[in-house]
Amino acid sequence: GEVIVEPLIRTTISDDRGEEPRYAGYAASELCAKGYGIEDVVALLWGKKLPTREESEIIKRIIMISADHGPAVSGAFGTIIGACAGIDMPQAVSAGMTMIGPRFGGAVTNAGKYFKMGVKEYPNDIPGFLAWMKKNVGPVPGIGHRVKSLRNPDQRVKYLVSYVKNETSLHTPILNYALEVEKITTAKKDNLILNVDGTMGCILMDLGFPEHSLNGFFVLARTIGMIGHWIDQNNQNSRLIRLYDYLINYAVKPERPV
Ligand code: Q5B
Repeated sequence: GEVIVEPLIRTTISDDRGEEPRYAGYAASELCAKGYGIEDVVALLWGKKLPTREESEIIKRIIMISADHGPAVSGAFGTIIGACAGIDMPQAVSAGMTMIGPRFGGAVTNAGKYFKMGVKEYPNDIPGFLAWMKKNVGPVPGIGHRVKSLRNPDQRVKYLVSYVKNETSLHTPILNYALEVEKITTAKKDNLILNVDGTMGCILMDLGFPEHSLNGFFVLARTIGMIGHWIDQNNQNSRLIRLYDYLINYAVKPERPV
């Protein structure tokens, strides 16, 4: 007799059963032929919407500007240690990827989420928003940087904010709110700036991306950089890294007999 099988999974983003893959209904080759770019594919697969030209240009810049931030940051450093230990690319890159979290690179989603909440719940009360965050969340995601500050501004942030505000017609209530928050936090301490995660999170939220997709933009962009660091170390035949003693504070008890 006829066997009825329940589908095991449900998908809503892509279909490869025709002659070629379709992303949210659009044929990949047609997107290429019509001049769309990787940023449009990202928007289709993550948000199921074909962005306008203006929106695509913003997404492209977000990816470009966050692709790498040198060897010193947690993600690149993790990848470099892996590369120097002779680990293959996927594993070394995932070592770096593992670093993406609430302090480094993984604050994009929560920045978008909480600044959006601020716009809704504390529209004219930023001190109230900050008090709520301190009580319920901790450090405000998207605020603060280890080396960037008012005296050493993050040009990536300056560029993105200026581009979106001056060269596009995007309505930016969430970014505007975060910039008001920054005025208060930097008055306390000058490194409590709106950082690159926060800026990305606000703009992507203003663009209408699903909240839980936002960290994906840092993951995607920084994968480009991490792969670069792995290739670079391999090109140089870099040696195994072992920290010198002077880089470690051995705060252990002195030798003692058992
Ligand atoms: N305080 C980023 O902290 C960092 C505060 C705050 C209120 C805050 C910190 C933080 C939120 C998470 C976030 C993304 C850990 C950063 C990125 C990509 C990157 C990286 C790169 C790239 C830095 C000292 C004092 C304490 C804290 C207070 C700090 N942050 N208060 N809201 N958000 N931010 N992460 O300097 O009174 O002394 O106890 O967690 O958005 O990852 O380039 O490096 O492209 O690769 O280590 O840009 O801001 O300072 O944590 O010792 O705090 O400031 O409460 O106050 P620091 P901490 P107190 S972008």
